Amino acid sequence: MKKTCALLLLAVLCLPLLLAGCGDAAVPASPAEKKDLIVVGFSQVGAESDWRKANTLSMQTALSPENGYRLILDDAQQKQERQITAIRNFINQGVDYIVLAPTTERGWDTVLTEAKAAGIPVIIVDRMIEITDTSLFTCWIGSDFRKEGGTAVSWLEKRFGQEPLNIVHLQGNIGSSAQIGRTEGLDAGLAAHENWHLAFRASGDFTQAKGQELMEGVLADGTDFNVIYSENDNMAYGAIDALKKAGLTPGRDVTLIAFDSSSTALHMILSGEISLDVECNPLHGPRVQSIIELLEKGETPPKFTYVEETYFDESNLTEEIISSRGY
Ligand code: GYE
Repeated sequence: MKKTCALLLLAVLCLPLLLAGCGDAAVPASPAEKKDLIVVGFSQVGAESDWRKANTLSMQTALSPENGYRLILDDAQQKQERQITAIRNFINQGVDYIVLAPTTERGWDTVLTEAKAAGIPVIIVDRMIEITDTSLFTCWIGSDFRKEGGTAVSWLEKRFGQEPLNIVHLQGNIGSSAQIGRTEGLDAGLAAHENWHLAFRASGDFTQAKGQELMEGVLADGTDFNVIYSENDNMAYGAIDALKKAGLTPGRDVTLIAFDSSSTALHMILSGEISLDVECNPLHGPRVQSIIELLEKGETPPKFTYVEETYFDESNLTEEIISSRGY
C-alpha cells in the first residue's frame, strides 16, 4: 500500500514535467521558426572597388532571409590571413555553406581541409584558387581573366596597328586571378608586337588611391607613355585624376583601358576619358543561390562555371545600355 502511494506521488510530481516535455511538439511553431534559414558564411575580399561593392550587394540581396538564407558576411580587407580566420569561425559556428571570394590563388589547402573535415561545402566565387586536391571545394563560378586580357590586347591591335605604344601597366593585387590573367594577356601582347613597349608596371592593389599615387609617380619621373592598361576601373579613376592634375586630357593625350565596366567607368567612355572597358560581371549572388538550391536537392553543380562577358567602347555603348545594367 505504502509503495502504491509513493508511485502515485511520483506520477503527480512528474506530471508537469511530462506535460512540459510534450508541450514543444504540441504548440505549433511560429512562421519564423517553421522556416529554417540556410546559414551561409561569406568570406569577402574587401571593399576595395566598385566591382567588389556590387558583388557584396548582389550576395546580400540573393542570400536574404526572404529567400530563406542567413548570410554571415566577413570583409577581409584584402588580407588572406583574415579570410583564413573567417573560415575557421564559420566552421566553429557550424554554418551550412561557406562561400569564399579568395584574395590570392595560393595558400588555401589547410583551411579547406578543415572545412571538408567538418562536412561544410565550399563554393568559390570570382577569383580562382590553386589547389592540388580539388575535392576540397564543391565548385567555382567567376570570370575568365586571361580572356579579358586577350580582349584588351585585340582591341589595342585593331586600334593602333603598327603605331608605337608605350604602355603604363597598373596591376591589381599580385597573386589574385584577376591580376594574373589580365597581366598574362598583356604580356602575350607585348611579346607579339615589336612596336609595343612596357613603360612602367606596378601594383595599385585595385584601389583608386594607389592608382592615382602610381600615376603621379610616373608623371613626375617624366616617363614617356601613350597607353594606360589599368587592371580595374578604380585604379583608372585615380590615374585620370593624376593626368588631369598634370594638365593632360585622358582620351586625347592618353588611351585608357580598364576592366570591370562599372557604371561610373562606362559614363567615362561616353565622355571620352576611358577608351575601352572590358566587362567583368560581379553579380554572383543569384548564381550562388542557384548552386545552393541544387546542392539542397542533392544534385551536383558543374565544377567550374565561366560567366559570359563582353567589352565596351564608344562604338557600342549608349546611356540606355548603362542604365539597363545592374552595376
Ligand atoms: O576586377 C576588381 C576587384 O576579382 C574580378 O577585384 C575581381 C577584381 C575586380 O577589386 O575591381
